[in-house]
Amino acid sequence: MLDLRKKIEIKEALVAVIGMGYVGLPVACEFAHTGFDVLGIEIIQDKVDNINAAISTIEGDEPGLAELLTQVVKAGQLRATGDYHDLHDRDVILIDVETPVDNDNVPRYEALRSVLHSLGPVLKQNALIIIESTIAPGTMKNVVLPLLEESSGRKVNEGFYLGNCPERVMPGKLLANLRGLSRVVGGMTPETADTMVALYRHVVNADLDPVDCITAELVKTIENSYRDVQIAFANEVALICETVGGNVWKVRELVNKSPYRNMHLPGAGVGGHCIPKDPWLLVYGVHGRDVPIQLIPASRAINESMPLHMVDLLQDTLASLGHGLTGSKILVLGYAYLGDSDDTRNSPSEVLVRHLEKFAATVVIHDPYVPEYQGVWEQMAQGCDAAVIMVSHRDYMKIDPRKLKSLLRTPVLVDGRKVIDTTQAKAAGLIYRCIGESYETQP
Ligand code: SAJ
Repeated sequence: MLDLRKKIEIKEALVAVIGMGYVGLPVACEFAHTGFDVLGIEIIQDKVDNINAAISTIEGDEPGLAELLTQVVKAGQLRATGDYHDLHDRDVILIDVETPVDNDNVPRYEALRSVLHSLGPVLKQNALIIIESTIAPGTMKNVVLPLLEESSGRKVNEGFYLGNCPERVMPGKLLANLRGLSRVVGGMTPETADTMVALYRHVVNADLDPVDCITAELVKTIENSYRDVQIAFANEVALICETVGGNVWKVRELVNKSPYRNMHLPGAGVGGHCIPKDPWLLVYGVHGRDVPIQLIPASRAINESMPLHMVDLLQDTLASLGHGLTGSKILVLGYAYLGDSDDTRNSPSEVLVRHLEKFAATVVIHDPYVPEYQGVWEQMAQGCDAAVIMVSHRDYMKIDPRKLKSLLRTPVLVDGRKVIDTTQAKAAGLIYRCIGESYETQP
C-alpha cells in the first residue's frame, strides 16, 4: 500500500475509470486534467470512438466538460477502450456504472457484477478498486468483495485493495460538483481510506471524510432518502392545505421562519436519477432483517402519487365546468424532471401523460429543453381544454395568463409548481388550481 500511496501522491499511478457515463466521463477528465494517465473503459463502442475523438457523450449543458475532454484527449492524458485487457497495468480503478432498482424496488447489479467479473482476471497485483456508484448498505461486503476475490483469485488487502466513494454529482453541474462537494471515502481498511483520500485530494477541494465502507454506503443512500422524506412531508402538507382552506406556499414561508425549519417545496412529483431510487437502495440494505421500515417507503408512495393528484385536480376542475377528461385536449407544460433541465429520467410528467391517455384525453406536450417537445407553446395551447404546469422551467414564469386564457378552448390551468401567480391567473379569467391551494381560499 505504501508504494501505491507514493505513486498516487506524485501522480504516477495509472488510473482507469469503468463506465463513461454522466459520472464516469467527468471523473476521468478531471483526474486526467490533474496529470494522471487515465484509461476510460466503456462497453458501447460508439462512446469509445466519440471520447477518443474528443466528442462528449453527455447530453445536456455541462459547463466546461466538452472543453476539458478535448484538452485531455489531445494531451494524451485520457483515452477510451472497450478492451478490459488494457486494464492490466492500472493501479487505481474507479467504477461508475448504473445501479438501478427494478419494478419491485430491488437493486439490479448486473452492470456492477459484469464489470467485477471481467476485471478480476486482468487486475494488476495490489491495485486499488473504488466503487463510486450508489449501492445499498452491505453491498461492498456481500456482493463486491466476494465477487472480486473470486474473479481475481486473490484476497482483499493482500492481492488488491477495495473501497467505495459514492459520487455526489448532479446533472448540469457535474464538474463543479466533482470539484466542490465533499466526499465520504469508505475503505475496507483505514489505510485504504487514507490512500483514497490522497487520490481524491488531487481533484476535490472540499472535505474528504475517511470512513469504513458501510458508513459510506449509508451516508449516500440516507442523504437522498432524507430529501425524499422532506419532499413527501411538503406534499402531504399541501394535500392538507387544499382540504382545510390553506395555502401551502404561504404556510411554508411562515413555517420556515421558525428556527431550524426547512420545509421543502411541494409539487407535481419527484423525478430524476437519484431521489426516486436511493431510498429503495437504503431499504434493501435491511431486507430480510426484522426492522420496521415505514417512513421511507411511505414517503416514496406520497411522492409517486403526486402526478396522479395533478390528474385529480384537472379532472375536478374540468368537471366543475361540465367537462370530462375523456375526449379533452390537454397541454402539458414541462416534461423534464427538473426546472431548466433536459433530463427526463423518472419524470413525473411521464406518469401524468400515461394516466391522461388512459382517460382517452389527447395530450400535447411542450418542453423548451427536451428536443422532441420543443415548440411554440402558444401554438400548442390553441384549442386545448386545459393546461398543466409540471416543471418550473424559467420560460413558464413568463407566461401571460391573459394570453393563455385567450388561446385555451376551456380556460383551465392546473399549476403543479406554483409558477403562476394566483391573483393574476384569476384576474385573467383562468379557472386556476394549484397544488396546495384550496379552491375556496384562492383570492
Ligand atoms: N423536488 C420537489 N421539491 C423539492 C425539491 C425537489 O418536488 O423541494 C423535486 C424536483 O422537482 C425533482 C426531484 O424532486 O423532480 C429531484 O430534485 P432534486 O433537486 O433533488 O435534484 P436531483 O434529482 O438532481 O438530486 C440531486 C441529488 N444529488 C446527488 O444525488 C448527488 C440530491 O442529493 C441533491 O440534493 C440535489 O441534486 C440538489 O441539491 O440539487
